Amino acid sequence: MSVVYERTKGLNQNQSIYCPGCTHGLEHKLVMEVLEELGVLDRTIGITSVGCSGLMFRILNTEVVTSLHGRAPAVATGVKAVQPDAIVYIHQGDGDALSIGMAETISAASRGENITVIFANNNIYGMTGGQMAATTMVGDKATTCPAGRDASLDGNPMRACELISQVEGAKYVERVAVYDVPHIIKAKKAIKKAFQNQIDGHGYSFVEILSTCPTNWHLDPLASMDKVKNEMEAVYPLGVFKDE
Ligand SMILES: Cc1ncc(C[n+]2csc(CCOP(=O)(O)OP(=O)(O)O)c2C)c(N)n1
Ligand code: SF4
Repeated sequence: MSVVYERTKGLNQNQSIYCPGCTHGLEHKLVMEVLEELGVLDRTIGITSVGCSGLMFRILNTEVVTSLHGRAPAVATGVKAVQPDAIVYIHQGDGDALSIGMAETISAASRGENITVIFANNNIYGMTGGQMAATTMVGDKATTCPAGRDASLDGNPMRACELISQVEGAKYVERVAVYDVPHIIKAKKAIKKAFQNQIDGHGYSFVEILSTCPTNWHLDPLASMDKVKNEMEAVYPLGVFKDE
C-alpha cells in the first residue's frame, strides 16, 4: 500500500494548543508542510508574536524565538542578520502586527527585510479575551465596543495588504482564506511562494490569512468559517496586492 498522506515532520505529537475551530493550527500545518516540501525545515526559525500563536513553540518541530508584543519584525530582522542562511518567518496576529506593532511592521517592510510574514487576521484580540483590534469590522462586537464598532467613535478597520503593498520595500503581498479546501490549497500556494521568495533572496513577503476566533466571536467553528466567507471577505478582499 502506498502512503498518500502523512503528518508533516514540522509538527510534533503534542495536542493542539488552540480552541476548536481556530485556524491558527491549520495555518501552522500549511507552513510546516511548505517548509518540509522546500527542504528547509531544519534551518527554519519561527518568530512568535504575543497572542494565542505565541504558544506555537509547543507544537512545532522547528526552532522558535519568542518576542515581546509587536516586536516580532525587529527580532526577525536581528535573527536574519546573524543567521543569514536561516529561513526566518513571523506568525503574528492582527493585534500584534497592526496595533502595538504597526510601526515595526511597516518599518520591516520598508527596509525590505528578506523575511516571510504570516499574518493571521482574526478580527479581534483573541488571547486577552476579545477586545477590539485594528481589524475589527464596523458593527462587530468586542468587549471594548459592546454595541459594535462604530467608525465615528472607534475609527475604521485597517487593511493590512492594502497598506503594506504601498510600502516600497515590500515585494510580495497576498491575502488568502482557509474556510474550504479550494481556499486552503490557494493559501498553501501563497505561503510557498512567500518562502520561495526568501530562499531566492527576493526580500519581504507578507501573506495575510483571514482567520477565525470562534471563542471570542461566540460562534461555533462552522459558523465562524461562514463569517469569514460571507462577512470578512467583503471587507478584506482576497488576492495578490503586489508581486514584484
Ligand atoms: C506590552 C503588552 N501590552 C499588552 C499585552 C496584552 N496582550 C497579550 S496578547 C494581546 C493581543 C493579541 O491579539 P492578536 O495579536 O490579534 O492575536 P490573537 O490572540 O488573536 O491570535 C494583548 C493586547 C502584552 N502582552 N504586552
Ligand atoms: S482565543 Fe481565539 S485566537 Fe485564541 S486559540 Fe481560541 S479561537 Fe484561537
